[in-house]
Amino acid sequence: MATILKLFQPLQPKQEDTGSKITVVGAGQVGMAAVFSILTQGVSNNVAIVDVMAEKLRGEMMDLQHGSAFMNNAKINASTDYAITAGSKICVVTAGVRQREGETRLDLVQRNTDILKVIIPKLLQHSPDTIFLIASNPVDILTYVTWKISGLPKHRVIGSGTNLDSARFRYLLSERLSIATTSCHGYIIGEHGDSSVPVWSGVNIAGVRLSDMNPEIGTDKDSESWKDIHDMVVKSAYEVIKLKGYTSWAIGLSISQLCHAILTNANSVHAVTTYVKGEHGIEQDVFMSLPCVLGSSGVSDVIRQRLTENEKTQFRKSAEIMVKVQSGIKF
Ligand code: 6V0
Repeated sequence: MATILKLFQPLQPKQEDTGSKITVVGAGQVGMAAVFSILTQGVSNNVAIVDVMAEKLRGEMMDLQHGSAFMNNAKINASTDYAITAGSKICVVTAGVRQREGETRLDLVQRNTDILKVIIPKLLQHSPDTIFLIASNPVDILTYVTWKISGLPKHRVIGSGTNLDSARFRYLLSERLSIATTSCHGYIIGEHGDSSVPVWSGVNIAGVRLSDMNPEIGTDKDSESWKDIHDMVVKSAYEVIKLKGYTSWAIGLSISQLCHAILTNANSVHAVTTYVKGEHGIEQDVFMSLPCVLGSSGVSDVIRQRLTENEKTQFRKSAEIMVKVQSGIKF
């Protein structure tokens, strides 16, 4: 104590809040990959992690804290107590049970809804102005569930949605074209996963649309079988789960990118789960992915893509699946 008194001449109490605090609920594979990306990419240096497994949580926290010298003034807190989440600008939810081999995302719905019923009110209590970013599966349904439970305006409840599917799509396009992933432009919309819709009509390199050169692109009639790329996107999560037991790095990076867009008020466009009633003929309260403008208030705008009739039909089919699952949820 004496040393500290001799070392410092206090002028002003230290500030706790950096204004960019992110809470991540769920210290599993997805949650920790997200935290690691957020901290190492400099998206936020103030992260709170919550889980129900106290020892695992403490282990993860200590392991990350020991990396502090390699990060940018990281403040890492972890606890089973939601008090540590107070004042979070974004609350990322990755808690829940994950898909087992062969299990669909939609099978998980009630189990993860029950978990959200506990988590969401506690997060809101400590961070009433927060933006929710849901990653737990089935992500579109659970984003709807979060909207219902929280009572928040729709722009503040976002799901990670097809940001990951779109990234996988762009990666596979890049492999086929030998062009950098960042130069391959295209979106996957609709449900994250099985009924997702590739917007082939908009896929382009430097503004040159592949559909202008190959009008059959993405269809069964296409002799070049570009459709295989979307099939691979749909299968890729199952394949990674089969090979390593879970998926983590790509979804962690996706979450980190979305947090960056919000914290920097970027107005950048990402395919995320949002409220889609009124878009492309959807008439129900459904959350699915469309390209959205993300900034400090969450989703400020939904981009109205010029979809083909076939793409619209597929999007509406995706919505029908959502509505069916939603009707079975017990709140
Ligand atoms: P995991 O490694 O089992 O981690 C889940 C964590 O949640 C565990 O540490 C649990 O202790 C914790 N948890 C469970 N219940 C609660 C609770 N009530 N409160 C706090 N924490 C709790 O799973 P993993 O991290 O692999 O996956 C998490 C979720 O993300 C699953 O629903 C996955 O299906 C989903 N994914 C979503 C993706 C997307 O693109 N949106 C991608 C991959 C996985």
